[in-house]
Amino acid sequence: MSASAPALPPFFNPHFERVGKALKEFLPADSPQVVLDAMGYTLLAPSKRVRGVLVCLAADLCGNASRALPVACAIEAVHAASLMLDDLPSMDNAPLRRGRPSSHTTYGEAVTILAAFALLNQAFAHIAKSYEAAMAQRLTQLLTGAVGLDGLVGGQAEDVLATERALSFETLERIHRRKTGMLFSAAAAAGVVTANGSSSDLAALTAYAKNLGLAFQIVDDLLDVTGTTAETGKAVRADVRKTTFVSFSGVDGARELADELCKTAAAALAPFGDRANALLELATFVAARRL
Ligand code: GRG
Repeated sequence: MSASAPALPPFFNPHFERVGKALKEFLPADSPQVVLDAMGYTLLAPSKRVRGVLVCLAADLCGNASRALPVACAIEAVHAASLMLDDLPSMDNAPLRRGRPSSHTTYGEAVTILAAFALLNQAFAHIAKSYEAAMAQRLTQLLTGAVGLDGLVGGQAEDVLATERALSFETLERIHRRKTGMLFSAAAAAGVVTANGSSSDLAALTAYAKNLGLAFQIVDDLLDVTGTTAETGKAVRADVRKTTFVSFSGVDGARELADELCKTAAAALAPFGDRANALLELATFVAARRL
């Protein structure tokens, strides 16, 4: 992905634009300026905003996307924080992100770590101030579940500890269900919650997002091998020291697995019929994405 807006299919809009606009208002007006700058540098860089869009599409499907934006921004902020931490020299040591030098390359490690924590903090502050107590509590539970030991932090820890070690398929899947999948599930569930969707809506959309999230990660592994920096906005062939879905199953096997997961995701939306068309298109996009 170049450092300009990515070319996304039409179903991303209008939510892509709405989330982008809301993100511009998301950062606090505070100091020190350099930390704020680093927060905005990654948060507002050109990206797909797929998790934020997923919040809105899930809310739309449940009949009301009008309250989805604050938590969509919070989830995009958690995601941006995770990218900044993931790119650090002590983690993936990635030089590029979203078509630009990664945060620590531009701002140094100390400011990057502080800015990532500030984004995480702002995510929860934004939820607390944007929703009434009961809804804020449900959204906070969803998001802390996605970030914690059973989510991004736990998945990342297992991933970092496993570098250069052989993994079973079961372990590989568990790592990525946590590291990538949980934020997708939280995004879909958050959309349902803000729209006051039913428990069956919640179950169907969580099943959809769980499968979509794992497929998204498998395609990420595929793009590391088959993609280009111009398309993805990050360094490619960077996973050589890691067990990935591609090193485990080969390019064709990983592609089949991603396709299968996207079909399973789509099947979970059967109760909604045609009303789920945008989310069905999202599953098709994820399976075939090059960015
Ligand atoms: C405390 C928030 C926090 C995290 C600590 C560092 C860490 C634990 C987790 C890393 C999680 C991570 C970066 C997973 C990779 C997920 C992934 C496939 C990212 C790429 O997402 P895209 O393609 O990127 O949606 P854009 O740039 O379009 O948003």
